[in-house]
Amino acid sequence: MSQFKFSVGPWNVHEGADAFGPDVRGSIPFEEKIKKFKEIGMDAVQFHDDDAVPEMNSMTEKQIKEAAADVKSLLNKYGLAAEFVAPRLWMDPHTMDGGFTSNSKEDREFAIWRALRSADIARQLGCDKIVLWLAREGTLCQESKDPVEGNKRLIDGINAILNYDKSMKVLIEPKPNEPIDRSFIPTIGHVIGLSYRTADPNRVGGLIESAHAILAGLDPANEMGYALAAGKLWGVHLNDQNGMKFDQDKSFGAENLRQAFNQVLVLKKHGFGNNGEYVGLDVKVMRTQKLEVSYRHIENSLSVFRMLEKKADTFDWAFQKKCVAERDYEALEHYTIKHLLNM
Ligand code: XUL
Ligand code: MN
Repeated sequence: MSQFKFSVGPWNVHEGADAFGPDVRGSIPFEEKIKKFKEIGMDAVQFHDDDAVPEMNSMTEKQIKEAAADVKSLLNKYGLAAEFVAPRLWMDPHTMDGGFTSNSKEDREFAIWRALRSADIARQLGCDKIVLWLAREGTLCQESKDPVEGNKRLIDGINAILNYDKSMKVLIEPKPNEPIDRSFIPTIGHVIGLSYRTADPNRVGGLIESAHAILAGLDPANEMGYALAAGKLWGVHLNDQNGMKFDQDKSFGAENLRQAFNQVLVLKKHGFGNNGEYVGLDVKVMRTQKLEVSYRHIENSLSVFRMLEKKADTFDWAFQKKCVAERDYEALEHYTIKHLLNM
């Protein structure tokens, strides 16, 4: 029996536009996605604030809460939980220059307003996690922002959430670049360091996305290990990535099966999920997929994860110990490859 529960976001099934071309598929209504997520085997849904409450900028705080309560009813109808709410602090004209670290005071205030509404929405959805993907919190032009001031402003933003709702945890999802050139918080190491400078470090942790770690030139399993050792791995976004280029969000294990195996191994071995954490799949539909098969990447990622779980269960730790004792890591490496290939 798997120790894991799984989650995905409505943005993971999309129309397929990229930076160089328009939509290639039709839209799928929100309720249909939710229904299908349950059928695929998901336990929870991840939300951006405006996935749950579209057009929220023009709504009152009361209206926002009411709209979120309707989404909660929809989740109940299909037996799904909500995992987190993430303020979308990168789409709005107000967040063009960043959210919490914008050079405009008015825009920083807007970012905090949106972040607090995420807490309101999360409460209505029955979850206690706010994810901050710090998309534009950094620089396009290095001389445009002072990095020390940037760090202070990030802490002010996080503290605003912590003080507003004492039941909320803040999970920072680091990414080294894209859409920004240089991020202020590029890795989980930065996240954990920053967490100790906030008003309540016990409520600030991290969410690691495989592709983001690879984009930073780092190994996702080791990044997860670092956060697990600190007791601060509260979410993951599993996917895959072919080297250091644009963020690809490929299906889990599609590029590097051994690297994927090692992520499953570390999560399994160290009890990820024991405190209710979900295995999130942040995967993108390939641009070339037809509408009828636009959930395939989620199904495949789940299937690969489950196969790798079996590989983790049947990994020969006695042989691993022997190889370690003899310091014969060539033998261990070859065993691991044969194990993954069923040979
Ligand atoms: C962006 C990314 C986002 C976050 C949620 O690269 O991964 O989808 O996971 O805001
Ligand atoms: Mn992600």
